[in-house]
Amino acid sequence: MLIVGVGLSGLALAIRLKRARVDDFVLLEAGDELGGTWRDNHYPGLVCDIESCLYSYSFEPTPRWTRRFAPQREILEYLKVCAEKHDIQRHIRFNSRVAAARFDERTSTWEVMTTDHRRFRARVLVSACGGLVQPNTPDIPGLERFEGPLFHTARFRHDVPLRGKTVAVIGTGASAAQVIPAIAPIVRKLHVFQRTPPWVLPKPDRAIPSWKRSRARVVSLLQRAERCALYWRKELFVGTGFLLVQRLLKPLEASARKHLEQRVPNAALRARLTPKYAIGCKRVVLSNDYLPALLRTNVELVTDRITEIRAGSIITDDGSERAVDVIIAATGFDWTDGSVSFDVTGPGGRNLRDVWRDGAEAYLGTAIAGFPNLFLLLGPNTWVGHTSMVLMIEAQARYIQRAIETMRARNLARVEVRSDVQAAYNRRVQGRFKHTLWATERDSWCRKKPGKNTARWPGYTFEYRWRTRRFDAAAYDVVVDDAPAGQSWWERGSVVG
Ligand code: NA7
Repeated sequence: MLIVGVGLSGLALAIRLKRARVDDFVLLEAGDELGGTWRDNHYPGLVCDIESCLYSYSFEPTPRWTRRFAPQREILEYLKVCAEKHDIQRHIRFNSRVAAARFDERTSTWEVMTTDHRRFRARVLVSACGGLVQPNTPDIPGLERFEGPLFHTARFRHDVPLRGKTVAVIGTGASAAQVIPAIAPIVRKLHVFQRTPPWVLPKPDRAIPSWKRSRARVVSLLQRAERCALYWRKELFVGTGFLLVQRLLKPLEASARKHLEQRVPNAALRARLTPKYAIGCKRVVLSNDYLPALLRTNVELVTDRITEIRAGSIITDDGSERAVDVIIAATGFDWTDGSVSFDVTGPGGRNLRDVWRDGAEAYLGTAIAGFPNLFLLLGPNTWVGHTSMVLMIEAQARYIQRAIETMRARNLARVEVRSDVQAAYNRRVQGRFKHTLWATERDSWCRKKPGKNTARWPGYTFEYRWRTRRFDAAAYDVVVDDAPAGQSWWERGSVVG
């Protein structure tokens, strides 16, 4: 079995398999370290915006968190410790970027090629590439003509000195809101280019005292209790607000407006910082220091549109030119549809890119009709904004593990979700968006596919977890292996080279 990607999702599946005593799998990782998004993103100020007790594996609470919202280096360290503890490292082939996968109908196996032309073969292939991987390069005329350092938050250049420089940050999303307060005190001048203001809520963050952290058993119990309370609060109030009763989001909007009023006394500036869309369509920013940073005398909020970038300056549509030494693009990601970042060719030469031309679609966000023995983590319609993605990841990992157990137990060489099952499932999923917040407001995760939301799960996470609690073999066309006695499909299919 091959798993592509060792970020939070690939690692969750690997650990799940280990715990189920499945040992013959290989993880192909493009980088030279595990961690995915938490490895690639390391800009100053990066902190998780979900509470650590919920943004961690349910089976692996840890006393190591120093704050309620953990900083990036603690999350990355946590993932490494989990990999170590469950003996995952030896399964990982680093520096192995997958270019393509092709299904071999003769052997019912996937042949996987890396960009440096190595080949692997496996019975089951899992894509765990993640969705927020490819930095979005802003399409601003003249960007390539800028002569100073220009980099994205997801590729932060710590070697570029910012102290005493004039810096531009483009974008005011979740990343910008963290990097701006972190660099504002050291730069000479900071121009913040905002296209759409985010809703900003106060962050209920606090340090976890060391006496609490030193009592691992107590921590574990406290974390589980806090996790449970937070889980249900987010599901019932924020989840219901997004999904069914948008009125429930009004208190959140009111709290964000109050936060803005308290932090920004200047009414004109406040007006430019007030969003004109319902809370929840874009990632809500949780921050106590973003708005105060914008009030600093060396920080300027620019709301005029950027029209051009020149060798050493940025031009806006009011005709102003601002000289800058460094540009930081905090412009988010080019969403990877379905979290599959390599070329996939199924039986009959069918290419996944063609199949998904009108938007990614899968069954339970995990299996795709026409592509046997292929599973996805963070696939289409599995993303949630009201709570931790780890909950969805764990549910998917459990489903895939159970699929593999079923394949083993029933000696199945091939499992392929039925196209009628997938179509009916997706009709239901897309139909449910009618009742959600995203039916009337534009969902920032789905800008590219008007009329179809391929990212969000339009339900509660407990519903998704319930739906994926077992592998429903009846939804699949299966082929029993005809291998000679004594030679299991697993052994024949898992030749990894
Ligand atoms: P986001 O939340 O997608 O934010 C990107 C920001 O960049 C947002 O303010 C965009 O404005 C802005 N942007 C994007 N392209 C441009 C151009 N061409 N010109 C000006 N401004 C632009 O990404 P983050 O990295 O902050 O957060 C990523 C996710 O990670 C976040 O949602 C969490 O789920 C975790 P726009 O709103 O499009 O007008």
